[in-house]
Amino acid sequence: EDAARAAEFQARIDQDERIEPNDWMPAAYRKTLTRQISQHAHSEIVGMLPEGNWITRAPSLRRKAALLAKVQDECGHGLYLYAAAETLGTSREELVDAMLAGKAKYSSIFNYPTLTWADIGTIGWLVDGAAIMNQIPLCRCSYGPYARAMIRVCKEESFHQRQGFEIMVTLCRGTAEQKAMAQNALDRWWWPVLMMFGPPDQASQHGDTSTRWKIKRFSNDELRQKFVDATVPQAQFLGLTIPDPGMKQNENGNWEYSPIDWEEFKQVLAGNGPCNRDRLAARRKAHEEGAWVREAAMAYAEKRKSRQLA
Ligand code: FAQ
Repeated sequence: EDAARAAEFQARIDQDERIEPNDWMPAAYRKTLTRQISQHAHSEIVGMLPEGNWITRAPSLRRKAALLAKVQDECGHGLYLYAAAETLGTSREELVDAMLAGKAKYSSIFNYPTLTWADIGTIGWLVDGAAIMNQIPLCRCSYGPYARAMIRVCKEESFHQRQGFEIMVTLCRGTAEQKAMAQNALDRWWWPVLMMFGPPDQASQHGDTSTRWKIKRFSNDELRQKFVDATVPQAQFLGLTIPDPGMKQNENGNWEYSPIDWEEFKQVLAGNGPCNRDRLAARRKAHEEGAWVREAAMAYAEKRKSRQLA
């Protein structure tokens, strides 16, 4: 009977129907979506930390207001995504606990430090640029709540990307020292950003099933290539050099990049990146310090419930 249901489910996917929370779905579909959406949510929340580091040191009031708004947007994205993951039957508490226990992944990119103000520009330009490349196709993902959350997230991400690129333009038109700071940030972030798209296709364990289920519309390598092709002219416009001297454009117009250091990616995923320990420690501290808010909210909900009963 399950085989018949699975075939019916696949037929719905093939016809581009949206799957909604109360619909029947294979256990593996539920599991892989819970995994991906919760990792995505954790990335948004942990992703607030590298930039949060610069809010108090933004170079002007205007820059500070924009950065504050961006970091708040990321918090909002995390919350929509936890809500989307909860529709699959796992509570937000369980999801968050798995992250705090170091059992759930979040994007590798947020384990790198933000050393200068140019890193804030580079994160917006490249990290948000990569996030958009990956998330636009997710607006057409087969699971309704995830796809709908992505529409708003992508609109906000595109503002974040422009915010970052504008910082880069300003630095690159500034003093020699500012330009050097921008180049240095690009040198440090380029390779980790390429790793954001995930392992190469032949090593992507979930790639084939997620493609069949239309969770993924493009493979990791396809999105990575689209990103590189879109970014090269932007770097040229800025007058910055991508730290890959072997890079060349082939006859199809695609920029071929040098091999990626997948050992570094493996180490970051294993918890040994430059900031993994700091990031988890910061999240655990914030969670503990927020305990009173959760308790107060629960007590208030109880009080309202008992009033309604009375
Ligand atoms: N970091 O079989 P695949 C943002 C894991 S954007 C860590 O290819 P899949 C916005 C993967 O989970 C960043 N782990 O997996 C922002 C799997 O491990 P598992 C978040 C990674 O799912 C900007 C294993 O490797 N965006 O936050 C990474 O088919 C600025 C094998 O990989 C999303 O999460 C990685 N980079 O494809 C916020 C987008 N790559 O679970 C603040 C949604 C792979 O078996 C500031 N996610 N792994 O233990 C996706 O599109 C997919 O999950 C991929 C991976 C493409 C990331």
